[in-house]
Amino acid sequence: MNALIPRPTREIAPGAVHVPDWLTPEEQRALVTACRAWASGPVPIRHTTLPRGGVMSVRTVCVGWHWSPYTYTRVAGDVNGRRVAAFPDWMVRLGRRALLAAYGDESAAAAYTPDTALINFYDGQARMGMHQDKDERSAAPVVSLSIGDSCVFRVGNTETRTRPYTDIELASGDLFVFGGPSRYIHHGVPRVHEGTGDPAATGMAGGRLNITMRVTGLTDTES
Ligand SMILES: O=C(O)CCC(=O)C(=O)O
Repeated sequence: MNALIPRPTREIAPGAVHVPDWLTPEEQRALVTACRAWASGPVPIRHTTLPRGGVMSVRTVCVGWHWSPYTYTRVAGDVNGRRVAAFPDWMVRLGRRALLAAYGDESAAAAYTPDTALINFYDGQARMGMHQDKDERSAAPVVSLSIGDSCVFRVGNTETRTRPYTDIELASGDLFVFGGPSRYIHHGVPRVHEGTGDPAATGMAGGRLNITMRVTGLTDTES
């Protein structure tokens, strides 16, 4: 981003905090490398098919638990029947640091133990409609990391998919956390600003990567 224009940390709604430029370029490149590996397997990245036959424009790969509408499983029955990659400890630590950066609450951060990540890749045409993240059995916050092209991120309300909402720009390296009263806000990505990423800084030739870490609240006996 343009370093001349300061982008302060901002609470967009109670519990929904935007921390610009949180990831260093090194961290972004390391995440891109990890996501590339997960995208090739054991369960490859794919466009998710929705129950009514629609196909999501983003491509998604999961770590820890596999999300398919509207459930989490260990095995990706809708892709290739294989078990998803394990959720790495370094990502739990990253999630805790993210929570601390957003909320400044050390004990909440130390207790935060995400066990799944949905990794979405957006090319210039991809979008995500307004939705709530409500397939988890835990109300723990969602940690969202953005890398590559910037986008318009729509922060809505908990009641409806429509107004009132606030549009913010998420750029490469930005952190967005939503929990507490904002845990079930509707949110979406109406637009990606194609070509705004920095390939040298991120290692991505183009497009936008978004990683959301979540706590499923599930145990293996339920998978
Ligand atoms: O790409 C984003 O910033 C949001 C992703 C999202 O809403 C989701 O994965 O549920």
